[in-house]
Amino acid sequence: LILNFEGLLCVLALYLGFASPPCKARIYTNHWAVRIAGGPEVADRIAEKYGYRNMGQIGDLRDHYHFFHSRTIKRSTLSSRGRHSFISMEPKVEWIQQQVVKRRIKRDFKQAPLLSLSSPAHSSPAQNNIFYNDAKWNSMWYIHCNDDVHNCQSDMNIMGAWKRGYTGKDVVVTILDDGIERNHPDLYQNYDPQASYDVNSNDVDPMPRYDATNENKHGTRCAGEVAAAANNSHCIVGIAYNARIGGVRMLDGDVTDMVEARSLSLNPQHIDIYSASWGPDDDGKTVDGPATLARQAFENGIRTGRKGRGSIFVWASGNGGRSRDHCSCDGYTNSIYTISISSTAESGRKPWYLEECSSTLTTTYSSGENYDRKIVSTE
Ligand SMILES: *[C@@H]1O[C@H](CO)[C@@H](O)[C@H](O)[C@H]1NC(C)=O
Ligand SMILES: [Ca+2]
Ligand SMILES: [Ca+2]
Ligand SMILES: [Ca+2]
Repeated sequence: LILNFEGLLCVLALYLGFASPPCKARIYTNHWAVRIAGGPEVADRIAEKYGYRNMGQIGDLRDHYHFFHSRTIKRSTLSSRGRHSFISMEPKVEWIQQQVVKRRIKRDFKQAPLLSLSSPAHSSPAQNNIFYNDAKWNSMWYIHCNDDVHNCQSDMNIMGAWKRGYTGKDVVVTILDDGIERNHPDLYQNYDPQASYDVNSNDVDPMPRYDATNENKHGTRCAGEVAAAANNSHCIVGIAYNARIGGVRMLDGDVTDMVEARSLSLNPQHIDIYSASWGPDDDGKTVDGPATLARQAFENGIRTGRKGRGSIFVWASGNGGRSRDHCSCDGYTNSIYTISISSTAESGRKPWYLEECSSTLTTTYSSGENYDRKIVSTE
């Protein structure tokens, strides 16, 4: 029995009772990333020879393949050994890596910790000459801030941008998250199957998995903020309501370097913007970032994506303010290849969950204290 060192430490720490849960031992999956020169036929032949299934190229990364080994345990603290591991001695195999699980947390709406009773009065909006018939239009204070008398600071001149024709027309956005409800009444008109994929289940349909806790609403919520249809009487108006919107289901399962790379390099000649509101744990103790394949996906994207103009990667800066987390310790939001977005409360103040660091390029409204109004979306 070959126990890897971390696994051994973890078992020992658990036994002695001083491991801080979750134990930081590596979890190995039964998926491998392999770099093989010579084309897919060569990859197929090598896969077969060692008992793997070649699941195809990893996103847009040339010569990189996803190999699956069904006779290896799905999750193990031990790296896999056996006849199949001799694949690394094949001359055509330039690099191979058994994929490990990475802890990735959704940067979702967080309820403010303290309940404040001093709620400022919110008057109902005055009638603006421009109005949208969407059910939640009146709650979209961050678009028509000047309409009512309360404590919001600015509407970011979104309507001004719309008037000038910046509505997301001819722009394709995808949300990398827990899926997208593509048949949502406010999303289906702008839904783009070519900007969508289900990496968790390996199929083309990124519909979220429904469960009692409704944990997989995050992708749909983010998609609505971007591209919910305007003036269709339903729900809200997306900030880029004429954009085409897709979703990649990739957070509802084990996230690995390969899962991230496949998502970040999906259809880069079709998708303009990849939006991610997740990342390493915002617990104030984690320093983590993109590994080999995800880094390659970023570089590939900014070099060759969007027909050479470069893919645009948008990232949430982090929600770990309360744990005194620092967004510089997050290699995704801190990457030179991503545009890092922070948040502000309705009051214009820093929200309690905000993380400060120099990689932040811009800020937009989100939630704040309990008395602050929040943004509304499709969920
Ligand atoms: C939305 O639709 C209504 C008709 O239902 C129309 O009166 C209004 O002008 C439309 N708003 C915009 C901004 O196009
Ligand atoms: Ca699916
Ligand atoms: Ca709508
Ligand atoms: Ca963080």
